[in-house]
Amino acid sequence: MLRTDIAGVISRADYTPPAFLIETVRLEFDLDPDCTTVTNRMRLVRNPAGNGGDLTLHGQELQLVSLAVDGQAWPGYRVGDEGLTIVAPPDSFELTLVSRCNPLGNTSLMGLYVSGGNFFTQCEAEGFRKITYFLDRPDVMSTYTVTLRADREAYPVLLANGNLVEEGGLPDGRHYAIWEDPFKKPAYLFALVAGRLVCVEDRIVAGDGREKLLQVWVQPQDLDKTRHAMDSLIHAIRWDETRFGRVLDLDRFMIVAVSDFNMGAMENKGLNIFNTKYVLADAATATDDDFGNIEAVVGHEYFHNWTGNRVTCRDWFQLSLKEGLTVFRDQEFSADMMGTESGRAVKRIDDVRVLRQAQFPEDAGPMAHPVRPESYLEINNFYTVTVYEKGAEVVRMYQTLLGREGFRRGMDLYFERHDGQAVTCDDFRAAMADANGTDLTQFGRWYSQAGTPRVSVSAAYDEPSHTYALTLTQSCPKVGVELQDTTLVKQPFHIPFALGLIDRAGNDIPLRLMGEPAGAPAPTTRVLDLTRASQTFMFTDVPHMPMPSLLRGFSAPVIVEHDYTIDELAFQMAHDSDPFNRWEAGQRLATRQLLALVESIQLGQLPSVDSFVLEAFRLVLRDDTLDPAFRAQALTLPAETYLGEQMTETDPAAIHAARQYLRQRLAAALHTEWLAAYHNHRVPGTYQPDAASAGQRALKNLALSYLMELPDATMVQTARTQYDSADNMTDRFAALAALVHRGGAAIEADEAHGAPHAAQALADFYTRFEREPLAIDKWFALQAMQRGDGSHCVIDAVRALMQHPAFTLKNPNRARSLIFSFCSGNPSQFHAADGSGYVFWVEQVLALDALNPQVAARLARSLDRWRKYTPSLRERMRGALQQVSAHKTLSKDVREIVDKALA
Ligand code: B3K
Ligand code: ZN
Repeated sequence: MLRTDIAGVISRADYTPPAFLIETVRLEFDLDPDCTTVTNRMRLVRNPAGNGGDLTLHGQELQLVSLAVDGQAWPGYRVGDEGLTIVAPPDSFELTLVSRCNPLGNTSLMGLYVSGGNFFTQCEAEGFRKITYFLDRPDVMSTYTVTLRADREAYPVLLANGNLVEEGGLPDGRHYAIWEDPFKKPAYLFALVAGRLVCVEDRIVAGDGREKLLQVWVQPQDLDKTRHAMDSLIHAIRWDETRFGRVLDLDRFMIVAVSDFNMGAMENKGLNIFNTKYVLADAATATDDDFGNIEAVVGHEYFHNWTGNRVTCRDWFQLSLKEGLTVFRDQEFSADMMGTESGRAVKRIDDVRVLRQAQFPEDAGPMAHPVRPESYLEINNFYTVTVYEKGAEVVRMYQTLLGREGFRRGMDLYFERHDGQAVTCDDFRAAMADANGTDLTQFGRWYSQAGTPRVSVSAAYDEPSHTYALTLTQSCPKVGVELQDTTLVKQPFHIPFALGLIDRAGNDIPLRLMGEPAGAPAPTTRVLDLTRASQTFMFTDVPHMPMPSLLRGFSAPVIVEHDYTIDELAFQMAHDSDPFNRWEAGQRLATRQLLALVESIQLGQLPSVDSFVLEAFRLVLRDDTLDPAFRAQALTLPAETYLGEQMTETDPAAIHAARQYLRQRLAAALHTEWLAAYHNHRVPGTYQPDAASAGQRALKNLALSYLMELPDATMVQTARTQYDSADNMTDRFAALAALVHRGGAAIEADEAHGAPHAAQALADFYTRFEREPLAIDKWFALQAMQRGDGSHCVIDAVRALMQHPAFTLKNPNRARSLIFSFCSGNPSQFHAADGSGYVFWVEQVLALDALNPQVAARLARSLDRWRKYTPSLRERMRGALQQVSAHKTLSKDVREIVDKALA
């Protein structure tokens, strides 16, 4: 069994229903930055499903002013650091609590805080307890009425969840607003905003025939950057109506942007609060990626209205119930918005890149946990790529297994059964199974077992009988917390394995399994149900030895092991009808080449590049029938962190050198083609962020980045001209990045040209965008991720930038742009042999922890994979982790991360 007795550890197995339910809440806020008073009147009833006992409410950093039960003083209570216990309360009563908190002093950005002089809240997961005493758990759902009172001049706008029912003036220049949310909700969905804000408005008639008011609230100077967010919201509303039959249930839906925010955005009922990064966009300050991310995040938060808010989680172990499902929904939304099949594939490739670069390492490291974790010390540490992105893959597998219509039937049943409830991942799986009359018991292991399964594939062709036998064997050793569980024996997963067979001419072969009648339709892609440890599938009528196209569309979050030859991969890259696998073949080819280069570099040998690889890439670059966005994906080499994961011992310096070497070789060998791509993919007319134009820019700017690898100094001028003349941030920033990366690189030939250009352009960029914090974040991030060489250490640049007047640790976006970009986005510099990166990491984790534990804990994770590195780096990393762990006053957040890493 797992140890659940460690101090402070919360275990899934220990769930008990709450002793009381809170039916209604009336909150009154007297907003004041240093001392806000909250009056909370709650109707409580004993929970028939509870186990009796006293009433213990959560509460943190609160000052209790008064307490009354049914309007009378109640002497039987205790207040502690974590909450308030009412001893022997009645079975049904009204509790009135008055308490105070300090929003201005709140640097954790959880609960009620001040940003840019305005008030904001963040309650998920457990921030409401910093606002008032409450049963701050998702299975307690209540109806809220909220009164806000504040100075009218300083806080002209007063917003909360639901509908505005009353507003008016008060003596002493104050005013008030009363908001009612008609839907029951858990406390984590509560929100208020107060301050000097303006909004763009739209009205739409929703699928229920009612008019809805939509608003995007921002600071006055940002009003002209809200159109894209509003359009994205309207698209999201329409998409959820069409694809899932889900209609916006409120008369009013608001999005508010705030620049101090711990994460991307938050789905508070009817009052979504967003990091400015995922709201504000115009051609001058946002890139194509920013526009895409805004659409995705606006969609994601909106989709939570049904998957998360109407149906919520019983406890935080079920987080993926809402997050995995909602990420899946936003991925599908973005894919549909791409408008073409090829666009969908590009989106899928992007999503899989993230999964492999971030989730696979998590699933192999000390924080590895199942999609539904078994225990945690701090729940904020479990908003992970496993819960989100792997969770989305798990939901996608239901759709792959049940088909789009079957999946929709399952979703409909899920809402029919559970609307207004707080439920579990098992309830979701049961709805999927019951709506389709199928058994998904084994599928449940995706929720309980951690780790990335490996599927090894072997094949045999029998010429006389024209049969092809494909054997799939799965394995998934214990990882992370599973290693401590001596009784655990891992069981095979239910893996939907999509595949095709390609003939010599590059065409798909119709797929017929042994025993199937000859007349039955034979599709060219089939999803095999791999449920046992090893299974053989026999295909008949296969005219000759085919080339297998495995795991088409990445139908399951697994690692496929198969001995492809180099020419097989080149063939697949040129011919596979599945665009995902065409891309995948190129990535495999590049990975194999890069790992060979790493080995040569480590052995001090002369590196050499296989001409096959160069020719395969040339074919893709020249193929004008392929979508430019797809070509850009296919010609982007695997990331350094991904390559590190493919090695027994990660050697960041050698990986960086190998990747750079291959980039230079590709640049030189395909020089003519890159130049043509650069010149032929300029987009005429005014900037539009649509998928087709963005794809052209992606290919053009990729070409620029390759061309800048060559010692041809004229390219420096080309980049500088693009930087100066660009009418949009995508092109301007790509040119700046090309200059900066060249400036930092050891290209002797034009050191004299590249470096000054980079410095001038960086200075120009700063002055141009001084008043645009999101652009300045890009400026910091680019410098943190610049290349280094022997004489040029990026850590020095980063330390210098920390002294820049525009730098502050208190703003999470700014901290991420400089510190995280360096520690996670510049592996070869962060892992410098002298350990200077780790010294910096220790300092920053500790400094951040004193301000904002959630952000600090994220940074702490950049040493997760320490055991995988070369021995000297490994020892230095262990030392750094021990140094942090030795601090007595660490937050639970950071404590959990470093102690798990060292365990
Ligand atoms: N549900 C929020 C995440 C809250 C994170 C708290 N540490 C945003 C989202 O996933 O939509
Ligand atoms: Zn979410």
